[in-house]
Amino acid sequence: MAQKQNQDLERNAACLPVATGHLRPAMGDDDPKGPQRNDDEGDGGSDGGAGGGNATLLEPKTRVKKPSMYRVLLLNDDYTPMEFVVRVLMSIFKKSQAEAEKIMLHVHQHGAGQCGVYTYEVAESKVHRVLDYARKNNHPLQCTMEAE
Ligand code: TYC
Repeated sequence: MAQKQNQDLERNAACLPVATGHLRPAMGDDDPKGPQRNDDEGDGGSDGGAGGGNATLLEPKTRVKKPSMYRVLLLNDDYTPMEFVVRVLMSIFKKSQAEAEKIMLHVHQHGAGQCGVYTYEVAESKVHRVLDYARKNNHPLQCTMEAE
């Protein structure tokens, strides 16, 4: 009998809106735009009064953050053939022939130019592919990335 009561208590407790590892009370202290407390006392006082309604809102603890973005840059040199740079821009950065020629000429005239903007892992992978491809073809083409 006592065991039956315990089971009932546990089942009921599971329905209460308690904060769990994934939820926390929204106190409005770290996000002014976040959910507001639902009492109209305006005193910052207790939420725990009897019959006070559901004054404590729960919100997810984990916020989704926008990923940091990185520019991938090609650098000019005096030896890498223009056609090779255009091929790199078309195959690794998915540029059209016209876009690739424009970027290549910009790099040739200004010393450096942007090939694209990507998340960290994608940018890093593109830089490695450019450097590998250039090295395999004995060209000194350099490529780098920087935070946007
Ligand atoms: N300056 C090179 C030449 O005259 C062409 C070139 C363009 C090289 C862009 C690298 O990232 C580069 N052959």
